[in-house]
Amino acid sequence: MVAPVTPPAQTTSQLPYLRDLERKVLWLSVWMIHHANHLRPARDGLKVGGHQASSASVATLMTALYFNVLRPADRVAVKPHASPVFHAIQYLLGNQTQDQLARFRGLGGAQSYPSRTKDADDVDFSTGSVGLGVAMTSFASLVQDYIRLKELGPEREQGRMIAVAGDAEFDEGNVFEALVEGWKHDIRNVWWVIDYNRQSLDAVMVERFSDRLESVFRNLDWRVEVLKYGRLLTRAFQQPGGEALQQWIDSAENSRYSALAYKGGAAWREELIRDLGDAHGIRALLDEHDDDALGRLMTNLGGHDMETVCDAFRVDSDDRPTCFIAYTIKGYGLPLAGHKDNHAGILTPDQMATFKQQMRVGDGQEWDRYAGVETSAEELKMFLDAVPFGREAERQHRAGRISVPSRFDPPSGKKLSTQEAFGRFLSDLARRHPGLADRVVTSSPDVTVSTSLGSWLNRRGIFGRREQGDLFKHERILSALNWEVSTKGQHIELGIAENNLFLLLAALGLSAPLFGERLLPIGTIYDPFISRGLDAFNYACYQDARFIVVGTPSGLSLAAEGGAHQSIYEPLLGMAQPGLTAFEPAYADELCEVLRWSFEHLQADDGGAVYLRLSTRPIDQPSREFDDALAQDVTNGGYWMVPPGPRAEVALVASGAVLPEAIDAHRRIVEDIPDTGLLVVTSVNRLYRGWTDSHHGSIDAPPPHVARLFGALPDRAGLVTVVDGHPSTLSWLASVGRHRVIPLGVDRFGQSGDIPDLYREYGLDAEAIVNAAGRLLVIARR
Ligand SMILES: Cc1ncc(C[n+]2csc(CCOP(=O)(O)OP(=O)(O)O)c2C)c(N)n1
Ligand SMILES: [Mg+2]
Repeated sequence: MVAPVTPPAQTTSQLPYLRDLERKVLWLSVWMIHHANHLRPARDGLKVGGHQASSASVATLMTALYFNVLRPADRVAVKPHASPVFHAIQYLLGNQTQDQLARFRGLGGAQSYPSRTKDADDVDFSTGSVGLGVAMTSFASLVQDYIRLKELGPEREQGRMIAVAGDAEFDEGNVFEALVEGWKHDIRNVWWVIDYNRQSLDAVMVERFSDRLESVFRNLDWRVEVLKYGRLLTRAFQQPGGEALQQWIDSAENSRYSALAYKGGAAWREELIRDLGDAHGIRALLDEHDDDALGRLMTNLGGHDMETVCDAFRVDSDDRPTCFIAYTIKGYGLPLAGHKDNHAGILTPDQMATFKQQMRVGDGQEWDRYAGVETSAEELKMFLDAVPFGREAERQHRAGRISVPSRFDPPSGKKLSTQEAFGRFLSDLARRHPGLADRVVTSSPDVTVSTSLGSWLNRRGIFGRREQGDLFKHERILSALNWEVSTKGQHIELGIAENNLFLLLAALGLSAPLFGERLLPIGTIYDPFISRGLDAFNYACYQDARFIVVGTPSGLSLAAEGGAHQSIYEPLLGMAQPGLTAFEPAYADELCEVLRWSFEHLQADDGGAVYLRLSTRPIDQPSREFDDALAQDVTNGGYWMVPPGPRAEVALVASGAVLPEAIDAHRRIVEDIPDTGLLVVTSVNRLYRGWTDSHHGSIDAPPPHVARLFGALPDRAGLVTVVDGHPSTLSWLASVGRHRVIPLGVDRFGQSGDIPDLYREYGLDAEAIVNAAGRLLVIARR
């Protein structure tokens, strides 16, 4: 049994320090933004952008988390605009430099939005695109459990996966998709702390959203803790007139409450006298408070009250997913508080001077960790040194390498599709390379069977926290699939939501740095539905997660499925997405080599994620020796199947499932035009990267692979490129050696049909290729 999470220490004696730290966190966050906007030499593009109001909203919540509640094993996704709060906290803990803070939002400085890859202060999950960081925590908890239940490594303390979320993040559908999926998988150790400030970017929110949220969470078996009022208000409610006051607050419109928070004490008084002046006890309650005190009382919401927050976080130390809805005011403690336009608001220099006085920070002490504290610098330092989260502990793990064989035997068969070859590859892997296969984990959003994972699944089983037999098998009903679920399983079956696939791949793909154990994740998805999860895909790559995603079937070649299932621009995505290498192999032997390369690439320090675009179209397999030179060409992006000769006037360039048409066309062309070449492109993305990288290196460096390939082609020759995807994917190749080009491909929606009909209709058949070559000749000879 793994050690349970230790409950946080008693907070009462810590309160003075936590209050000091809350002020320091607020001060430093606001100061670093002010510094970026007003004090660094004015530079194009550095100004604008708020962060101040969003940061102030969570200063208390995050202070309580980091200085009281968190343990090193815990992981946090911080809402994008609380980046300054995160950096300030790390600065106070000694994990961030003044120089980085002073260069907040500048090149090389602390990032606008917390970034795993670019920030130097130990960001757990990048955020920026709202909603994704929140959902990421659910999948990270699933991965933590996956590793623990399989006992993949030494016993480790289980961390809580925590999101500090903005309330507007719950307008993003992906959050709810993750909630439902999380419920299905019975996730544990997840906390979502919602900064319920009832403001988004543009405006104040609809009324009573928190009630809706609460019922959603409760329905999905989460524990919900609502932090509505702070201690001051709770005490006031117990006094004469308190009940009326509470009713008034509960029924106040969000925008009215926000406007009053902005206007301050006198405005609260006027409004309360007007609405409640006759209620017993109200006058006395108001008389007890001067304007400042009344302002403090009325904005003493749960999320700004350190005691309330710490008490709430001290929930039962079980592992049930828990949501905290913390009422807050956006811009709390700043002159921006509550104003509906405050998202991009920034304190003016005058306001800053007043704020600085309030924080008791003297000139020149702006970056001082202890200036203005109410305890003493020595005591606070001692407190900081003892903060559990700051304890010496490895937080960014380095996992060992999983060894990969130097070559895989391709599956046999004269006619195979890349999708079928992929399924058989995995099945062989499970049988012949158990050590490597043990670290592979597959996942698919309800297209496991139709993307050929069935045979792998039969060998390796489905993962789930709770054992579940296959009733069909038990009842002896014939089925090709064994649907048994256990902690031993290595396939994580997801519902259809494609966002979830990419977020799960992101979490699995970070298992090494996050949880110390390397996994080799493979996700399968219908190629066109990559678009559905595209932002999450980008997010996964942005965090440098290491995974393989297989898009299949793809293009027009899925034929009868028609235009609604046809992918067009995905090869361009593969080419343009940073952090990703894309391949579109045509043959089984190429695919096996690409997968071998991918397993290495996933583990390399300078590696990344991999996207394979595969097809369901069975094509004749070449009978050839797959030697080292060919292997290298395949992973470098392409090879001449038929090298061009010195008399070549044309070369065909083809990628993926359309190879048979290119071969057929080549056979016909070469009868009239001798020396015509046929180039197979396995990765346009690798060719492109090699080419663009070569523009930055030494001019005498060896030419990139693509230049070597086209070096074999006479200058006057033209290219016909062909791909079952957007024609611009390959057309740029003509610029490498300044050749004329006619690019064939698909740039219209497809329709149902068989492959010969569709290829003819969309100009991908041998006829179209021959015609294009003929046209090039006419143009060249003119
Ligand atoms: C996917 C996405 N859409 C739009 C934005 C632009 N944006 C940044 S913050 C924000 C509103 C955030 O409101 P909330 O989450 O409540 O945080 P708060 O600022 O109130 O703390 C928006 C729309 C974004 N970052 N990501
Ligand atoms: Mg908000």
